[in-house]
Amino acid sequence: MMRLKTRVRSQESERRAAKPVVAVVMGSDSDLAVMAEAARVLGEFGVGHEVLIVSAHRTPDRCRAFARGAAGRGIRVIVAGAGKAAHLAGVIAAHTTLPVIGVPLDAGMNGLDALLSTVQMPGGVPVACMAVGKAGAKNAGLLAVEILALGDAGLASRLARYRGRMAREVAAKGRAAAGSSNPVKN
Ligand code: RP5
Repeated sequence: MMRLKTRVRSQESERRAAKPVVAVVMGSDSDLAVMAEAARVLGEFGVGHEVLIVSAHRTPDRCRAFARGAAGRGIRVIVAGAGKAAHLAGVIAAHTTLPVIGVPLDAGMNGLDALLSTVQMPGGVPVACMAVGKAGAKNAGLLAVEILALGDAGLASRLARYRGRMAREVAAKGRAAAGSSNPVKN
């Protein structure tokens, strides 16, 4: 029987070697600290992904080429984070029919500018807009996993276990916060 450490190591190398099926793109390297959360979630679920810096404004040709070529390279979901006048997710969505998940980032105005730029897509070209910032990046990773799990029973059961773990952790925190006087039975 494969020993635990060896098994964990081999799972890790499988993850690293996994062919990217999700692209995590962002407008600037200044977005990386927040968008790394999406990549972290994908890694946790063993989903192969790539991370790229592509700007709708500063590198428009590269942005178009990326969006047009993504499906052909095997990418199935695109996560796009940007701040300010955040057109990245929308411009990518205009060039592909892959699902595009937008993450508005706070690069000023508390991210309200990016939120409106990402969410207000005209009918016909959808972008699934997440919350502003780190929670949005985390949920973008999870939504990408959920989309892929529609055709992957193993991924679907990992998602179910994730939800169960989260509920148990929240319940444990609730018990710790309330001490023994907590009247709610979890
Ligand atoms: C956007 O402008 C980027 O997504 C970033 O959030 C914001 C600021 O970019 P930098 O000036 O920090 O490169 O395009």
